[in-house]
Amino acid sequence: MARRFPQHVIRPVTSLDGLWDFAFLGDAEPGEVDLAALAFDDLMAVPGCFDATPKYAGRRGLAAYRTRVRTSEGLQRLVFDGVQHWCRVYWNGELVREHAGGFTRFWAETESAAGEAEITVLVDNRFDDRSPLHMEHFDWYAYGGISRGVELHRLEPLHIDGLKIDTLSVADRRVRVRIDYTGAEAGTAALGIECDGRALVSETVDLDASGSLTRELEIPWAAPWSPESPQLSTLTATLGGDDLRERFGLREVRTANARITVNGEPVVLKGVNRHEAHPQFGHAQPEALLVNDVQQLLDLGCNFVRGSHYPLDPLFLDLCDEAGILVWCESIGWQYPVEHLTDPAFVEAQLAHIGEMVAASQNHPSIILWGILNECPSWSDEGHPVYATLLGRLRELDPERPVTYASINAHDDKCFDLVDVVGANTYPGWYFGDVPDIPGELDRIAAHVDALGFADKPLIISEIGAGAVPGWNDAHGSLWTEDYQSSLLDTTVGHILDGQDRIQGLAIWVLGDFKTTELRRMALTRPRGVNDKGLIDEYRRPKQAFRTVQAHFKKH
Ligand code: ADA
Repeated sequence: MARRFPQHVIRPVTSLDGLWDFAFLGDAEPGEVDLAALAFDDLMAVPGCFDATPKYAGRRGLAAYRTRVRTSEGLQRLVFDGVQHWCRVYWNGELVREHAGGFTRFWAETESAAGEAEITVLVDNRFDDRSPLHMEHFDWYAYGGISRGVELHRLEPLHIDGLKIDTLSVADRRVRVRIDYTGAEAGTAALGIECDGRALVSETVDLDASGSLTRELEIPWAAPWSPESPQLSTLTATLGGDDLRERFGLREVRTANARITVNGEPVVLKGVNRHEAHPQFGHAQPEALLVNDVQQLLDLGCNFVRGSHYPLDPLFLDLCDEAGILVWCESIGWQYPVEHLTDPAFVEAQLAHIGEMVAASQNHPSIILWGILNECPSWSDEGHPVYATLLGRLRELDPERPVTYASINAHDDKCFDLVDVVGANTYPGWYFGDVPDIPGELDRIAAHVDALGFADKPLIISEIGAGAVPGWNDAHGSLWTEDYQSSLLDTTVGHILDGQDRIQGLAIWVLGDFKTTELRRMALTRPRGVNDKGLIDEYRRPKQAFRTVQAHFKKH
């Protein structure tokens, strides 16, 4: 999968990206499929979304993908960076993994003889209880397919599964490195750690059958990572005959006195929300598109992006690390009903998804906030324990980053006690009130959060915006015109950056237009079936508001 650095130098890795055999099976149930009898009558790009192609546009159902690969004998790991949104993986006809949920990395393992192996993946994009995290009412179109890259790893019996690098002290240039491994019989192995080309550890270690090793290290040559100077280091761990490389930056994120600080410096977050969607590629994000999006974020004057509303492409995060763009990375969610949120199967699925999100993205210095459950029932008594469980899991997995969520209505929220940063979504001037009401409403939200006793917690407006049909204006400056959107955002950004001091950041809704669900009650409120609150359209052409926001962001 496309990253900005090789993750393995010793471990043999084969990319399986390219064109795979494909068959759309429609209403077939996965249990009924006879793999040997499948007629693969088509082909499909991996990564790619089959229902973003003209032939399968809008189709929901089961699809089969197949490819072949040469293997050497031993333990094999198929690594998927994201499959939308339920799948079964077969190795030479044997089921090796079932996985539910898109947007996160998972793997399937099997022992294999040397020779050629046939890999088949049944992918399903239907909405049902096999994938409780995905629901049709979400305000985005849920594309299906193998939407991110696939690799085959040839594993040693003793192999590294993860590498977590935490900054212990920027001033002292100290980091903690945790190496998670599997497969060792009790015994010893050679451990090596090298950072930026310098050998730091070379020793023989005692191993358990499954476990982790932790070392604290000094890297005095490394400069701190910050948005202004995004300095990165690369660290490689070798254990026995296996290796894993990760990139990181020395930086501390803290919250206190209503401020977010990076390396002790308060930051005001100037940013946008961003969906990973494109009319021609669906959720798959070609490299050229990611480069385009990062260029436009920088051109806009952003220092912040919220990954709405699911974990982001690993290459996008690499590019944010390099560009110094701060990221809010969140688990999947959009207005789940209370009874769905409180279902134990849903909570289990969210916990697994959060684990996969953190494992895949924990070393990106750009990620300064973990989030969960956009606009879900944080207003309900029943929601509180679920928020506590999921945010608790985030803190357990990564105590170094603040946690948050975007509240649908700050005025009746019941979970702000659980977060480090309060996130409020609000649409004054669009879903209620008029443009002149915006400053008052933002100030009321701030006063309410303070009155609840959370005046010390930083407050971010995690969504605010207005729809604009690309190219549309009229003499009235009505709703849906580019003029109206531009004037609403002029007032909004002006007030947040120049008119007050309590709100420490904003993520405008949204960077780019994107297709929404085809459910009528949503589609009828979205001209062209598109959520058009973008500063750019779905093909990335700037609207008038882009320049308006840019003028504010670049002034600060
Ligand atoms: C919500 C939601 C977004 C989007 C937005 C809108 O705040 O979080 O995903 O649906 O509203 O456009 O109405």
